[in-house]
Amino acid sequence: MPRRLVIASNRTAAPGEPRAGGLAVALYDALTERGGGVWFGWSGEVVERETRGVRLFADGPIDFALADLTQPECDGYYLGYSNRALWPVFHYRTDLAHFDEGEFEAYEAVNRRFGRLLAQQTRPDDLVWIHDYHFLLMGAEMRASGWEGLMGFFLHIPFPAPEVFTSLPQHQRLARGLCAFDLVGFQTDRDAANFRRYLTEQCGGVQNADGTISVFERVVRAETFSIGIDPEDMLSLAGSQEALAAADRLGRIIENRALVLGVDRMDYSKGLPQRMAAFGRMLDESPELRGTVSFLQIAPPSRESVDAYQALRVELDGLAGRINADYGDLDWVPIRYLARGYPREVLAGLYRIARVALVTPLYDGMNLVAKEFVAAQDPEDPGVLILSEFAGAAEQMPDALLVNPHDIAGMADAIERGLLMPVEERRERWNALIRGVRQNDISWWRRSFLDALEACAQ
Ligand code: GDG
Repeated sequence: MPRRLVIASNRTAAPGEPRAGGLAVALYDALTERGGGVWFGWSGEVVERETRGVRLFADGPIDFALADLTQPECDGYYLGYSNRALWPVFHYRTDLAHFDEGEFEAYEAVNRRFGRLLAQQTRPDDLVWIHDYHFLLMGAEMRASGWEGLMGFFLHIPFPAPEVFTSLPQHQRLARGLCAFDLVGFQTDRDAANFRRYLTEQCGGVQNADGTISVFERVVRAETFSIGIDPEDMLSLAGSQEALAAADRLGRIIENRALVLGVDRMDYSKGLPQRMAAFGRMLDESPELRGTVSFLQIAPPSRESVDAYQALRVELDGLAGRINADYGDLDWVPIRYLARGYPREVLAGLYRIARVALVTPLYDGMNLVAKEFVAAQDPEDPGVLILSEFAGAAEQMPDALLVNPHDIAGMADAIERGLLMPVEERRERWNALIRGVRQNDISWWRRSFLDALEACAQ
């Protein structure tokens, strides 16, 4: 009998939630593939007064356990410490980080309350798998409530270099919290190495012969498990009616112009202003390409009540308007910038017809869009992936055109090179890329993580 799987993540794919992002799809599949389990998380509800306990209900084989947040908890734990301290620091944006003791206290308190709630739902032989930066302290809180079973954690975003991590006033508290887990998984070797270096250099950790680290009176294993996608699913979405209709709808407007595509949550880690600037620079330097190309950027807004996100919105609105005003013509709009989300089928249809995809984050844990784009291509006439060297995906995708997202001139050259790349080279690069996307797919990710977690019991 396999152990029951218990997953915790800030948001879940409970009925009614948009199971849109890669994370929700991956965790949903992990649970259904194991024949079911428990999925714990925030309900998305903000309530007046703290509600005791969790809301339990089953959806097929999954037992959801959802907890509400009060407004002060949501402000302090979610919008505050998670998204105004941890997110920027982990993405190397200490300039945008906001360190507020009260917000940390709210973060700690929610991790404690949620940890206790989750502990109540678990049985001794369960496998507990907690996700992402919202819940760094939840493992420690579970242990504090007496839970001794197997417990793993996966960080979806980068783990920064120790010199940057230590800018968080509570860095040691957070690291100690992570060491309550038996296994801590990272997206890339770079992240795992940063974490190990922090533990050995700053916390007196000792690296053992079997790769584990002894620290804070515990033994923890830190390893790389790069997240993937389901490439077959993406390919079939790209052939769906909705995908074809979307491709046709856009195709009628841009006619035979080459499509350059970007799809990103509107987040300052994604490098959107630099990307627009690079596109503008390419138009400036290569007048012969004007009128032959259309750049579509899909950017659904996120975390809109955080000020850094509001500033980004204003900046992007200005840049897109400026480039269109400077280079557009009576019959040509250089940038179609759409601040809204689209169904996955539509994205798949757009990936399929794009000649070039721009995936140029300043920093990114992995970046699933890079993998989705590759999976959706026509093998005979594949598009070109331009990928930031600072996306976790770059470690696995050396056959993309790798760029430094801060180097506007370099990116402009790469866009031009992508647009002009002969089909033979496009096929060669794509064949190498799709091999990796298929090999390290989403089932490989969850299987390798859960096998490694179970091995911690031996
Ligand atoms: C975090 C880490 C890591 C985007 N726009 C729409 C839409 N999307 C989907 C994409 C993709 C997902 O959202 C975004 O995933 P990313 O990996 O690109 O980025 P984050 O949201 O920042 O995710 C990241 C990931 O966790 C997983 O570990 O790779 O590094 O930051 O699947 O397709 N989906 C729909 N409409 C949109 O308009 N339906």
